[in-house]
Formats: sequence, structure tokens, C-alpha cells
Amino acid sequence: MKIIAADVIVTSPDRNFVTLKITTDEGITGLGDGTLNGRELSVASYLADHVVPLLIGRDPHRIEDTWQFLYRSAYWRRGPVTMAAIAAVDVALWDIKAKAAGMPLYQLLGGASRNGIMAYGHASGRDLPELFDSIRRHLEMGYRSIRVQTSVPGINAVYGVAAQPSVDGRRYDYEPAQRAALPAEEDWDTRAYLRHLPGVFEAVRSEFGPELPLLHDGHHRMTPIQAARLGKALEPYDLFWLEDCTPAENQEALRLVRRHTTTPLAIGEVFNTVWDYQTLIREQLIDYVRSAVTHTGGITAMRKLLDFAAQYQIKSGIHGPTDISPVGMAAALHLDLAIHNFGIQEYMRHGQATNEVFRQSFTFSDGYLHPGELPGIGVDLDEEAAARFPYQAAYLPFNRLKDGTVHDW
Ligand code: CS2
Ligand code: MG
Repeated sequence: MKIIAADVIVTSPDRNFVTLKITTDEGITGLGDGTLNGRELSVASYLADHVVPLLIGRDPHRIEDTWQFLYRSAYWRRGPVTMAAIAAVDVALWDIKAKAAGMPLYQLLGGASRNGIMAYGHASGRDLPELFDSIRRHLEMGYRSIRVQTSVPGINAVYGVAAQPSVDGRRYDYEPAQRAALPAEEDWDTRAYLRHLPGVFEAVRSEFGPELPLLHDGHHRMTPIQAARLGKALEPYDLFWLEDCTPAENQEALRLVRRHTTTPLAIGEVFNTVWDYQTLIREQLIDYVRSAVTHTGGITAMRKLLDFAAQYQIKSGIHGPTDISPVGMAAALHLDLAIHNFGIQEYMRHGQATNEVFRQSFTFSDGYLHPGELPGIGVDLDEEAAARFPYQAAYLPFNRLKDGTVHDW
């Protein structure tokens, strides 16, 4: 079998997506997600201008060799753009191999290790009544694990709170990247947040009881000692995890957090390779790996990362917001079903227009996702529909502190 074509498809149904479609001389096609929120065109160009010419004529079955070729022959390694481009190729090749084998990808990855994939959804509110309503709505939608994000008195706009107005009029929780010529500036005050949050979880526990798995995303905004303080203050509320409590480029920073709290820690959605995790995993400084298949070099690299984490009883918590396309989500679900050290899967639902462009076979019921039984990853892309939604510039917001200092968003 030979690769005869590779097309980079950029579409913007409810938000921008970059998809690679590889076609073989036997008529089998494979899809891969290369969406990098707010920087989509950089991956599209990396693929179209630099990678596609290298794929034509190759044997699509040589996945590991192609991965190593793309990673090493580029000379310039790692980073979000490179690893998203490699991920798009890798997942498309796994899609082709599984279709050629006539089986769903998870079977090729060793078969199912569980019956379903526990998913968590995003509840949020500007105040407690709105938050409680959002949690109830997610329970009615079938979620059995809930991420809780709230507004903070004294701060105008906080990550992840749905009802906040956005500059382009769309619901905030659905898509943080706003269609605009420039990124929106938001404000932040960590001390106000640290004063407010424990009370929110106290109220949620007294309203919904001790069993409901609750998650929270600190979204990279605290210093290590602030993260330690929050982790400790949240211990009575038994969180499933506290995510991205502090920027982790300096992996050792988590030693300080770990020293002070037993609240489980999840990190990694902005990481791109196993090397970003070496100290975190070897020193048991985290409990969940948050990388996305789309941003970490695909199935080939993610499986190696999760195998490494498994040696340290660290589990998966794959990133699954709306800026991971249905192709990237499907790839993650096949991995989730096959690996042993599965923890939980993030699941933000895509919009109607996106579901028109990407026909998916994965299912969600009673709290559990399943990738389906179709050969390959189980997602098709309707190119005519995709062409109806041209790319639109969009940026994630950024933060400034009261004194004007730029801060992590
Ligand atoms: C968030 C993401 O889902 C999450 O855990 O951290 O929504 C993140 O803000 C976006 O993926 C950024 O593009
Ligand atoms: Mg996050």
C-alpha cells in the first residue's frame, strides 16, 4: 500500500479545526487532528508546506518509522506546532491500519480493558444557584463526574464560567477562543480566588453529597506556594483532581505543592512530549497525565507516555475540550479503552455545525463514553460541509493583574 495523497482541511463550523486526510492507492483514507487553539494556521502550514511532500509514496503501515522520520528528520524537535503536526499524521495512519485490518482501533491497541470510559463534564456558574443548576443539568445529561468552575467576586472574567458574555457573543464555556482580530484582555487576582474557592466546594459538597467526583481547573494561575495552600484548603472536599495548579515548565515546582497537600494533581494539557513529564512522573509529583493525543505526537507517542506513567501508578486524564476535534477525541477514546492505567476522560460536547462536518460513531451514555465498533477511529469528515465554514481568526484571552502585569490565563 502507498500513500497517494494527503490533504490539509481547515474548517470553522463552531470553531476552527485543522484535519489531515491521508489517502492510499487502495482507496483507504485516514483522518488526523492537528488543531492548536488560536494558532491553527501554523500547524496547517507545517503540514501542507513541509510534511505532506514527505508522505507521498510512503507505506502507510510503517507508523513507528514515519513517526521517527518526522520527529528526527525535522532536526528542530518538540513544541506544540511540530507535535500537533506529527499527531495528525500518526492518527491518520492508525486510522488506515485499523481500517485495513477491519477492526476498531482499540482492538489493534490490545483490545478493551473496560466496558466504558468515565467522562467528566464542565459545570460552572457566576454564583452558587447558577452553579448548582449547571451541575444538575450535567447530571441530567448523563455525566457522573463534574468539573466545577465559578466566577470570583472582584474579578470580571474568569476561565471556564459559561454565562460570562464574550466579545463575539458566543457562550463562553463553549469556546474560550473568541473570533476577533486581537485577543481579549481579562483580569485576575489570585488572592481573591484563594479566599473564594474553598467556600464554593464546601457548598457543592453539602448540596450534592460526598460521592460525586468533583474536579477543578486552576488553569496555571497560582505560584507553587499558592497552589499548595489551595490544595490543602480543598482537602476536606475530596476532589478527584486539582488541575494545572501552577505553570509546570519548572517541573520541580510541584515538589513544594506535593509537600503540603494530598489533593490529587493533574497536569499536562500544554505539554507536548514525554520529556515535559520526566521529573513529574519519576518523583510521583502528579497523579494524572493531562496530555491530548492531538498535542503530544499522536497515539504512538501518547501510548509510550502513558506506559511510562503506569510504572508509577499515574493514570490518564486526557484533555478533551472543544478545541480537540471529534477526530482527536475519537483517537483518545480508543486509547482510553485499551490502556490499563485509565483515570478519566474530559468530554466537552461539540456544536451542531461541527457534528455536521464530522460524523462520529462514539457514544455517551450514563456517564460513560465508548469509541464504537466501526473499523478505524470511527469518524468521517464531510468535505462539502467543511467547505461551507471557512477559517475565521480567533484568539484565546490573556490576563493582566491589577498593576497591569501580564499573567497566565
Ligand atoms: C481547559 C481547556 O479543558 C480544559 O481543561 O484547560 O479548555 C483550555 O482552556 C483550552 O483547551 C485552551 O485552548
Ligand atoms: Mg485545563
